[in-house]
Amino acid sequence: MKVYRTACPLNCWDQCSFIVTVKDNTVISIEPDPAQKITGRFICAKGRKHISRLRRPDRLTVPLVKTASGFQPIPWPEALALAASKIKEALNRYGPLSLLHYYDSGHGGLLKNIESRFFSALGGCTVHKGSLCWSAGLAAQTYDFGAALSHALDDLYNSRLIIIWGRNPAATARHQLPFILKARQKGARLVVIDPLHTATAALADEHISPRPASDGALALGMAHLIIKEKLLDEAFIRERSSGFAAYRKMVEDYPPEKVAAITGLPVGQIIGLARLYATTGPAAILLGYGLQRHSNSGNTIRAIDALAALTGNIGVPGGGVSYANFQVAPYIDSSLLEGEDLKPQRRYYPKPCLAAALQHQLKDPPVQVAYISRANPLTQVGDSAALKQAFAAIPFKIVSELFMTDTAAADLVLPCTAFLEEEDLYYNSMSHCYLNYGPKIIDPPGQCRHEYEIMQALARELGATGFPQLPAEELLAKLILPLTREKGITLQQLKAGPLLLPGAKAVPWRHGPFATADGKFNFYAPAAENEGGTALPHYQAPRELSNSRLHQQGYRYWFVTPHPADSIHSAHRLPGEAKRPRVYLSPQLAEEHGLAQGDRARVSSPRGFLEAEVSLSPKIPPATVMVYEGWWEHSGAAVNNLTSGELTDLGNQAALYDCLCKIEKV
Ligand SMILES: Nc1nc2c(c(=O)[nH]1)N[C@H]1C(S)=C(S)[C@@H](COP(=O)(O)OP(=O)(O)OC[C@H]3O[C@@H](n4cnc5c(=O)[nH]c(N)nc54)[C@H](O)[C@@H]3O)O[C@H]1N2
Ligand SMILES: Nc1nc2c(c(=O)[nH]1)N[C@H]1C(S)=C(S)[C@@H](COP(=O)(O)OP(=O)(O)OC[C@H]3O[C@@H](n4cnc5c(=O)[nH]c(N)nc54)[C@H](O)[C@@H]3O)O[C@H]1N2
Ligand code: SF4
Ligand SMILES: [Mo]
Repeated sequence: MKVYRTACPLNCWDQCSFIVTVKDNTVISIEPDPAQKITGRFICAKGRKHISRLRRPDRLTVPLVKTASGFQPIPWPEALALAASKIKEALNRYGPLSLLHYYDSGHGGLLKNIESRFFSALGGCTVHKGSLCWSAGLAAQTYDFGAALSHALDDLYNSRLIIIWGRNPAATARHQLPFILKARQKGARLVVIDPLHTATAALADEHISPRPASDGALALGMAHLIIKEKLLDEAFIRERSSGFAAYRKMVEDYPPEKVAAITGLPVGQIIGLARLYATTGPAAILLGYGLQRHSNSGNTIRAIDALAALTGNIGVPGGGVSYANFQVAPYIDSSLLEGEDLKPQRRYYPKPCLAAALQHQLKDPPVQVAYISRANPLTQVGDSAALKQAFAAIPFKIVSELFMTDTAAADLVLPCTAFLEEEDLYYNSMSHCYLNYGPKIIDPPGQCRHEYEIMQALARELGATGFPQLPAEELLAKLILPLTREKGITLQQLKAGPLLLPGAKAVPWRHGPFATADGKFNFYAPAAENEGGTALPHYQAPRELSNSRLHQQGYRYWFVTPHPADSIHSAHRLPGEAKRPRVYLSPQLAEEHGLAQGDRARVSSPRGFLEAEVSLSPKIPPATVMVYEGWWEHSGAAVNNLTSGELTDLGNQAALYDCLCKIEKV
């Protein structure tokens, strides 16, 4: 038996540290690593499931090429030669911008990102900006604070009030819950703001359920009251913020009655929440990513940030607006990783609009070869039908994967190694600042190869000299040189176990200037205006949810597709593995459509439909249909058949939750 330390590579808030026990190249157990203070006591079922998941008989273990008679195994040398010849052809005929590199966060290892440098070494590529995930909020916090930084989870013990706003940690961030619940035991009041009565809302002292995408108006209305009742922190505003006068003038327009009409909340609840927040300091706001998947949500996040500034809940223990935590990233050599030093050509498109971009924008040159890795876009990007069509028109698609996903069914499939089968470094938590080294623990099945090795081989075939041919360990050491130089942390030290970034701030923005141009918190952000937005946060009705033409056509219900507790996106929806998909709706809405528990329903939007079994839940608001995201096409419930490829107001973020639907019995 041998025991190793590593970390969970899944796209999850928590990035648990693991103790892995192995015998004869077989993993016996995966347990939490007590040396990690946040995740040390337990891990979730998905964490334990790595053992069986990586040994599934349908794991991709040999390269496959698509032929007229289906997928055929192909030896690695031939697979690489085929990929290289297609890339070379595209480069010669159209140049590097005819190569599309699509990736997401399907594996949190640092080294997996070296694929980006490969394309830079070829001269560049077409690549996305923005995200399906969190970029509206990131843009918003960057305008307001200059960066997105979070309070340490145990700083919640200093809070007297905790507002969880559009986040569902009971499903998506299990290791945050003990901190939240202990803070509550210590006397903090817990308020959850979410249109859905989630498992997190069930733990709260108060659940506030505004209409979807109305939170911006709620925040501006709270500010209106806080200013009117002089409950603000004048010293913070005077000394650490800019643009307050213009902001104060703007929120005059949001009296509680108007906000009640927009949010559907009683006037008394809005007034109560504003007073509670302004008088129960220190108060922490934990923002979620679900909240910012609406067309208006960048400004929603900005309006919420402003509440914290107004009440001086920034830079104080127990306060803050915690959203993401970019504390480790500055200590990684991103130029080495992405190849900025090679001065690559780049053509950008907004990630959520991949279908529209392929059909309209990316024409000169046209995309000839796509390389997709750590992602399942045909399931996870909005407006799947359009994307499938646009994908079909790309002459050659290469996918690196563990399993034959909807996306992997491409022209060339390259089987990659998984986290236990390769060396890497993990620092991908969205909330904490731990780093984990993960060694190679077991041999991969069949002929799986690490993407770094695949890229090295391709670089050699293509004569791309800017791509490193070093052993993985040496490259990792180089990638963390800033960490070594500035914090004295070496790869050798990281090998000893999980390590909290030395000097990680438990309370961001406590001292010194903000990272904005004027060093202040920006109520009024000139940067937002320069980039085509408005300098002040504002509320705008959501584009699709308020579209009266669609309402007239019968698309009257909010189609919401949040993250499931039992799968990371599509990753745990492998054939045969999953429970069946369900359409959740209120008994009231079901009755209106003659639907009963267990009936089969068709949910459709102007873009497409899905079908699944009905599950009645009094926790779902009346005009709402909820299906968890992640279902593959074969399940019949691929949610992004219905969603759009539209963007939010800031950050090129996918407005996946700004979606209307109708429902009928099948
Ligand atoms: N088990 C599991 N864990 C995960 C993931 C997973 O797929 N499965 N995914 C990971 C990833 S990539 C991410 S981005 C995070 C996401 O983590 P979270 O942000 O916690 O989860 P979401 O499901 O995106 O959305 C959270 C909540 O936002 C609410 N919401 C939607 N619209 C609105 C609105 O207009 N106003 C308000 N106030 N609330 C709204 C939804 O009802 C939902 O309950 O989770 C990570 N963790
Ligand atoms: N309707 C709707 N759609 C959504 C969301 C939503 O809330 N609603 N959420 C959005 C969000 S927040 C996100 S982050 C995206 C996620 O979008 P994706 O990242 O595209 O989705 P995943 O299903 O996590 O796909 C990751 C894939 O990476 C593969 N993989 C795992 N390890 C490796 C590896 O080491 N190498 C390679 N090459 N592949 C590997 C997995 O097998 C899996 O198929 O989805 C978005 N889509
Ligand atoms: S999925 Fe999240 S909670 Fe579960 S083991 Fe991995 S990091 Fe931990
Ligand atoms: Mo995400």
